Amino acid sequence: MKLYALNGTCSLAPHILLQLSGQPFEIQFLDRSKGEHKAPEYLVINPRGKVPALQDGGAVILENVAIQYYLATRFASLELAPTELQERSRWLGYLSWFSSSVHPSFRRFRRPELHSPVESQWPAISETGKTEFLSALGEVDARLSGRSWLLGDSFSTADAYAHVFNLWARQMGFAIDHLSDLRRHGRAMMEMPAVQAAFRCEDLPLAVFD
Ligand SMILES: N[C@@H](CCC(=O)N[C@@H](CS)C(=O)NCC(=O)O)C(=O)O
Repeated sequence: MKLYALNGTCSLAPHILLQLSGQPFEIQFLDRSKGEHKAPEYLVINPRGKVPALQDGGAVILENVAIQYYLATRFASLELAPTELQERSRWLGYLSWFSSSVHPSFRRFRRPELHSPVESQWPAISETGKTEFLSALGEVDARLSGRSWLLGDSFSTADAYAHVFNLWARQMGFAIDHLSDLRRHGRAMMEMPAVQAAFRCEDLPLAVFD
């Protein structure tokens, strides 16, 4: 299996899952500064010029949600996702919310210029994105209240996905110290050797959740 990734981006979520699998895998980090994710060789893999992309034999799986679904199913014995219908639907609900709302809000914050050609609008777009992103983190914190993981007692791929947003918020220096359940969740994630391995491999700060 081969994962295409950009350091410290949303491809960290499937990277954590591959580390957790204990199975051999390859990871190719694309160099954003050289535009490798938009180069013709990569556009053959993902014509959208985005990461993550997962190659398994002849198959290429695109989109974080689909890749997490694939890995959870491929490594079913690791129980990275619930199998009971209602719990499985709740799990998919988290992935779908993260992918369709939470991630795009952070993108608006970071890249407002992609959302309007009118430069004077960029600060407002960025601010709105940040507000929505922080509101989502507040909801994650509230849903974690009294629980180890997003779905309760069992870890799922949704926790790896949430950890990426938690990391981004901390790297941006957002004021989220009051979100104590999110902090606890971040620390629990960092105690997992697979998460530490992924952070080391991507040269990410391990102490950011201390
Ligand atoms: N909907 C896609 C979004 C992927 C995405 O936006 N990836 C970012 C990294 S977090 C990326 O590849 N950015 C490079 C670019 O847009 O130029 C998914 O969930 O997989």
